Amino acid sequence: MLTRGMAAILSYVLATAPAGAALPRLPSAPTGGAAGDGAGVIADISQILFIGATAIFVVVMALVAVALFGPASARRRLASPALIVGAGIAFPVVALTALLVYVLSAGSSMAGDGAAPTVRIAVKGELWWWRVRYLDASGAALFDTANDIRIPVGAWVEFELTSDNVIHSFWVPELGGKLDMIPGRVNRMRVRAQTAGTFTGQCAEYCGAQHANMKFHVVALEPDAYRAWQEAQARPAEARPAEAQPAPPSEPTLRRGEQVFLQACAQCHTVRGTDARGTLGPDLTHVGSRLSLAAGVLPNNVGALAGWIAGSQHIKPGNPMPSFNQLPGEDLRAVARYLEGLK
Ligand code: HEC
Ligand SMILES: [Cu+2]
Repeated sequence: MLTRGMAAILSYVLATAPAGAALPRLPSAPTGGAAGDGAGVIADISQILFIGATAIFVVVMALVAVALFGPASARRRLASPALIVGAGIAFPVVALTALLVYVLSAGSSMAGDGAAPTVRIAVKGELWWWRVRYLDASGAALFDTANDIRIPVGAWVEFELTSDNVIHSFWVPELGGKLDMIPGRVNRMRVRAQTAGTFTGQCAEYCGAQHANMKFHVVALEPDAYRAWQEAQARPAEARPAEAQPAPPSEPTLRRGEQVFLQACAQCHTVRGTDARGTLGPDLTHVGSRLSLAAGVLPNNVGALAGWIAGSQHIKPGNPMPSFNQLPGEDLRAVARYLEGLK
């Protein structure tokens, strides 16, 4: 009765658990979305804890049922000191010690068992976006980008996580665990993607008004595609007419866009290869190549660019970028076209 009810609930829970993967925005590793070593380990640990805890719960409920409703002889046996010592002390000590050993060893395999990372990426939590800096083997900066991280499939990647403001938390559920970004500390997380794909990340520690709008992407690429991307990102900007446009923007439009950008935006944004060297906001050298804008809030296209520039305070109220709603329409279009062309 009681146990049969539990079994029915358990089978229901197990049957519906994989459906969690249907949450489109942020799939979670324990429900079947693991694409990285760390996420796989977390999924295994979750499963063992879940199944073990359920089994223990079922047994305890069965014993409670016997104690309440069972025949007198069975109830007397439940009161024996051997059962109390065995099930009440010895079993928890053995079970918890075994779990501790298992979780500690799983944790060290999540960190790549000490192998040297192939790619090093420093990520800084900003209000409310992600400053991303690729590093070479000696720790020197290769290039900066924002909210859009690309990694090679099958290689260990080390993230150096920091913050200069409040505590953020770096989390890509399909790839690995969750790690806080704490002012004054460098926390390191290792990740290895097993399959190519695009994985969504999210700040997982409340950090202020736009915390929920602090997302990012991690794209795992085949090694050749990764190398090509890395080389393109390291190059300075080269404004090009965007392809596949019904009417590609003319050269004068792009030049006008660059002028507006240097006047109105350069104090906060860098475009490598121009005089724009501001560092308060994201590096925009290759902003046209990103998957989204403003930390996962907008799609990346010319309309969204113009919308963000004119209405950034409407889209992410309280963020440090003012709305440029007084820009003449022509300048707004020109600067949006210019940024779109920065592939
Ligand atoms: C006072 C500093 C400041 C100025 C001036 C400024 N920005 Fe920004 N900008 C920011 C900050 C900070 C962000 C990040 C906002 C966020 O995502 O929360 C940002 C984000 C952006 C983004 C999105 C980048 C990405 O990686 O998603 C674009 C595009 C952009 N700004 C364009 C411009 C343009 C064009 C101008 C000039 C018309 C401009 N900005 C002026 C601070 C500034
Ligand atoms: Cu945050």
